[in-house]
Amino acid sequence: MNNTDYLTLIFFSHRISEGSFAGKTMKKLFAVAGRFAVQGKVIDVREFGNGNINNTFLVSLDTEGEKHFVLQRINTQVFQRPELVMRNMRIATEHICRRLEYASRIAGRCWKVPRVLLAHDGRDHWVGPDGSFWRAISFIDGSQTFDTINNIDHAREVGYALGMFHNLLSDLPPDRLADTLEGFHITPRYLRQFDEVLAKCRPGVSPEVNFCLKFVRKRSPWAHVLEDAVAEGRLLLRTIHGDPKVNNILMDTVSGQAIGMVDLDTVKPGLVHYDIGDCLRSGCNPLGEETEEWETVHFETGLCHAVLKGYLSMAREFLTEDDIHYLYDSIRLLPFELGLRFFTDYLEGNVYFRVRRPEHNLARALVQFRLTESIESQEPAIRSIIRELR
Ligand code: GN1
Ligand code: MG
Repeated sequence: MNNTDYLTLIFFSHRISEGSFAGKTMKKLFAVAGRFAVQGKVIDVREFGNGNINNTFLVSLDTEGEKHFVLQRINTQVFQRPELVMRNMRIATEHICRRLEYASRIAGRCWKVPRVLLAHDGRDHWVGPDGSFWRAISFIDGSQTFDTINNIDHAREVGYALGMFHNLLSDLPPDRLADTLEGFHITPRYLRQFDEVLAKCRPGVSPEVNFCLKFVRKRSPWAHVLEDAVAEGRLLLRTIHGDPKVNNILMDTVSGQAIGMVDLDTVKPGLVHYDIGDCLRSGCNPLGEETEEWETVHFETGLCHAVLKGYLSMAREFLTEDDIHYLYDSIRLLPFELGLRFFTDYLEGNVYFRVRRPEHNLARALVQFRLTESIESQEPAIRSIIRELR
């Protein structure tokens, strides 16, 4: 089985004949789903979410109990030690569950943690004959996710969720976790990779490519800011989520409150600043990261205020003065970094992020760079939000 098989699936309806290509792929997916020890019979498997790295499916079961679970094929080109990803996930979720038993701060609210479901052989994953790495995670019923923030209340809940997540993990020493993705969110390393790729390729000359090249050059001296602060001992590594996009935050379908965070593949040692910057670049861009209208992308400071307010209500107690000092830089850095990652991948021929067309990563880079510019042009307003809420 390869990636293309699964990507092809997206374009097929669920009424497919057994003998067709999609039918065979579907049959294989049913077989993989059957490797996990869950109650009931698998009655449906369908593509789920829109991750850029792993392949994700929602499996439906014919049972009185839990009717769905999430099946994922881990991209082992990216996560080269997937068993360590599973180990980190287990350590972090067990820690969170222990903390929740004693938590007083969440009185009146609920927080749910996805469970890893075991395969029939008792392991937390199943490896196919072709080496593909699969895992199953419980589906949290009564929850939904959104790609963009809907309103100010949603924004506050998104911030609350990240603050809650950091709070619950604030006493888990990060050195208990493996570094499963070396260099992840270390901007100077992405700059080095960019230089290497650029030295090897001949980018086509278009106004968009020129814009991106200049954009990166102009900001590369500043882009070391967080790593310099680490080297100076001003910022400390903690346990982070690594990918706190808006669509990784579960919202209760009835109350509209945030009730959990999913996609725990990148839970590992890092700076909370990576998470804060990433959450804000995802949450405060109302057009979303996949928009075609990159020229009108902007950073919405009203949403930024609400996300930070929700975040700090749970995180203020463990943040230091230095942490607060670097908040603005993290808000500016993470969209720059993601734009740089997309642009580098475009130049390299789309080897990392899944794309639907050859120019997809270039379009994504333009969105993030435009967002960075919007943040830069509103620096005084963003700094004043931070001062007000700290
Ligand atoms: C990737 O696959 P997904 O959508 O969960 C990426 C994140 C990016 C994100 C941008 C391991 O996450 O860092 O912010 O795309 N994950 C990895 O949408 O590189
Ligand atoms: Mg992810």
